[in-house]
Amino acid sequence: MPGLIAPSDYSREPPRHPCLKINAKEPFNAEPPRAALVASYVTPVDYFYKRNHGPIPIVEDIERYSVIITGLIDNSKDIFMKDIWSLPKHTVTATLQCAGNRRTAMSKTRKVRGVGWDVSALGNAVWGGAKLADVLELVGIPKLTKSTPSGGKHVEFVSIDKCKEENGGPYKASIPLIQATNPEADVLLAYEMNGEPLNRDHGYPLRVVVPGVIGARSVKWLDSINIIAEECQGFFMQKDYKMFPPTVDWDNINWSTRKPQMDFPVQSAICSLEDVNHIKPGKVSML
Ligand SMILES: Nc1nc2c(c(=O)[nH]1)N[C@H]1C(S)=C(S)[C@@H](COP(=O)(O)O)O[C@H]1N2
Ligand SMILES: [Mo]
Repeated sequence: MPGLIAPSDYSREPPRHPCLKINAKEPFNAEPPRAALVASYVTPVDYFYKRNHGPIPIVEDIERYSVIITGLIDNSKDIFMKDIWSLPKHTVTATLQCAGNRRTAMSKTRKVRGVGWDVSALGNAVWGGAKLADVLELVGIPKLTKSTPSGGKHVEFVSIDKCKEENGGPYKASIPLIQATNPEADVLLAYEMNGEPLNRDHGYPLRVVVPGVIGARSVKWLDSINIIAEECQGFFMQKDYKMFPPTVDWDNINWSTRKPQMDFPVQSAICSLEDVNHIKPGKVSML
């Protein structure tokens, strides 16, 4: 990809705030102390959880950086940052949460797979960018489209990071075309987070933000958008982020029996105390 490169090792990672609790170093996965979630409604970028599957990509030349929109459409098109900037800018306050959030607590009851997270693999941010529905109009896909004339029904977002789960290939995910082309769904191609340009950890120069859907579908460091007939066949859509009952036999799993997880239930956690805080038996008064 012109303008954007994906390192194959971890020697060029960005600086990170020392308060973050690191759950995995390479790739970098970290969450803030839970008090950071209640200190302010909008989570500061430094404290926002970081969930990666490979080394962080690097922009070498922002003017040459482009996203190709291709697949089941009449004409493929390269979209540059100047094209994105010239579309109306929308700001959307949305919560991003990793589907693996609270896995550490779950694994105390039953064995679960994946990186351990406490309760803070989530945050609120004010995302700024172009609506995906407006961007797709640039390639001739009208608002509220269920299917393109050539049979496209899903929109696949592909990054450039090198993920071991994809055998060194990039991270990818998809959402239905009807959601992508619905302006009210507020799906963004975001270039700002909390009023600042995205930083490298969060997807600089451009990422997807799908409000109300597990973080895994909000692809960072966007490289291409493919209009496809079936949902994305990548690892993270088909062999991860799916829910199985506790009786599942992990060694003989039939992944196709479950749909990829998209939206998630409302939940709550106490954040004014850390798990390590103890209260003495007796009367408790809250300030
Ligand atoms: N390119 C790319 N996009 C990605 C990921 C990734 O590893 N690579 N991780 C996904 C997952 S699982 C989550 S939960 C969110 C995390 O976004 P954040 O690091 O900005 O908090 O990004 C998603 N987008
Ligand atoms: Mo995630």
